[in-house]
Amino acid sequence: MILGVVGKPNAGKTTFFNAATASNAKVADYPFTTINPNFGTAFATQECVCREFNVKDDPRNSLCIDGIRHIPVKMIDVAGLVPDAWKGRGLGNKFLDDLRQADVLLHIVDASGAHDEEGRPLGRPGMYDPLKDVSFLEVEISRWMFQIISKDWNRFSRRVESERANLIDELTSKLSGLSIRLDHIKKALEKLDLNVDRPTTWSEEELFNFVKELRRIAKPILVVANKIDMPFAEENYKRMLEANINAIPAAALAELALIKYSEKGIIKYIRGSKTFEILEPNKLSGREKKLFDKIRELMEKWGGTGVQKAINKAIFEIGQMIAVYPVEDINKLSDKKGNILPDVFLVRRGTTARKFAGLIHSDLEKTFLYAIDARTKKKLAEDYQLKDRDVIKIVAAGARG
Ligand SMILES: Nc1nc2c(ncn2[C@@H]2O[C@H](COP(=O)(O)OP(=O)(O)OP(=O)(O)O)[C@@H](O)[C@H]2O)c(=O)[nH]1
Ligand SMILES: [Mg+2]
Repeated sequence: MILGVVGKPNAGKTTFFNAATASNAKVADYPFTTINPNFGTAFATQECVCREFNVKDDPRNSLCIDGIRHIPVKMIDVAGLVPDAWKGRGLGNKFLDDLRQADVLLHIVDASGAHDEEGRPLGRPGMYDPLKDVSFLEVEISRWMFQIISKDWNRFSRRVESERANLIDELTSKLSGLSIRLDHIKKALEKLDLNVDRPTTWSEEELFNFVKELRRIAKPILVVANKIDMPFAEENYKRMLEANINAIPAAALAELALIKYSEKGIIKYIRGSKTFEILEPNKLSGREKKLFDKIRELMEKWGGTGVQKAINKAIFEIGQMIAVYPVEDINKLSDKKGNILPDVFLVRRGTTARKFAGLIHSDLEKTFLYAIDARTKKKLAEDYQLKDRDVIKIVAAGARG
């Protein structure tokens, strides 16, 4: 699972990325600060199962901070997109290409409306309607995908027909580089009334509609109403909700301050918390104290800074992921070395016990016998669909029970 951070220049993408990944990529108040993409590791967070089982855990592939499990996910921050980027405007196409691998897009919007559609400062908030950014970005991504797919469509569709090949399979291999999967393609085709046996007969409009649907399914977008601390942002956010845009209000700059000062040990803040604690007040200047007063007020109002909420929504709801904790010993909840709840894996909702075994180790999928649920101690069959926060042991042939 890879999260892509997108939006027009100056919206706060890199600020959001730096906060999410504790990085120091360059941020500035002019457009196109970011040119080459930044890659980092963000975290999905959830209540760790350690509290429920009342154990002290030894996380290995993740972190557990005060009972909150932090599960790493890759994040990419790209250059700002301007209208007609798909044609190569602004920093153009190469930068869209950096998004090929992304599974869910976080669209960072300057909700205060202080920049025009190209990210140029307009002098003050309230000068631009950020709702326009939402539709623009969808169009931009669809156009870019359409350009890639339509480029050799004639040749591709003729070949599929002459070889009597399966369109879904052929599209799957054609589009795998865009991180588009068979089930995405299937779903998109089901939505539309297209002749799958005669792709050569599809009109350009039909092909574009197919791509639009595919974009919606394979590159879903979560809108982040950023800079919620600024004037006009709240009313614009409310207008987004009225327009049925399921946006998350956020203040990336506030989150970044919390992360930076907690790294220095001056405050205590856990990603996604609704509040924080100042540990070393004498290390803060008067100005910094005022800043944190403001951040506290903002967090009380919005239930946190919104950054982690957006990431979790992107992963668990939009990306349809669940977290599964594999163990060797279902009583001690440990691995072979005695580490308690060492690992947790993000997998797609609907993943079966056998498939999950294969994700841990390809041999395990072949030799899989059954799984055991650590809560109920009951056997789970190979086709059992895992649930979020499941703790399971995989039993395979050749391994000792
Ligand atoms: N008030 C406020 N300012 C923010 C927030 N997030 C980012 N900013 C400011 O917005 C400006 C642009 O931030 P960047 O993170 O560089 O924006 P970007 O979208 O990466 O910009 P490009 O790389 O140029 O496309 C900086 O001055 C940030 O400090 C926020 O939540 N609130
Ligand atoms: Mg940037």
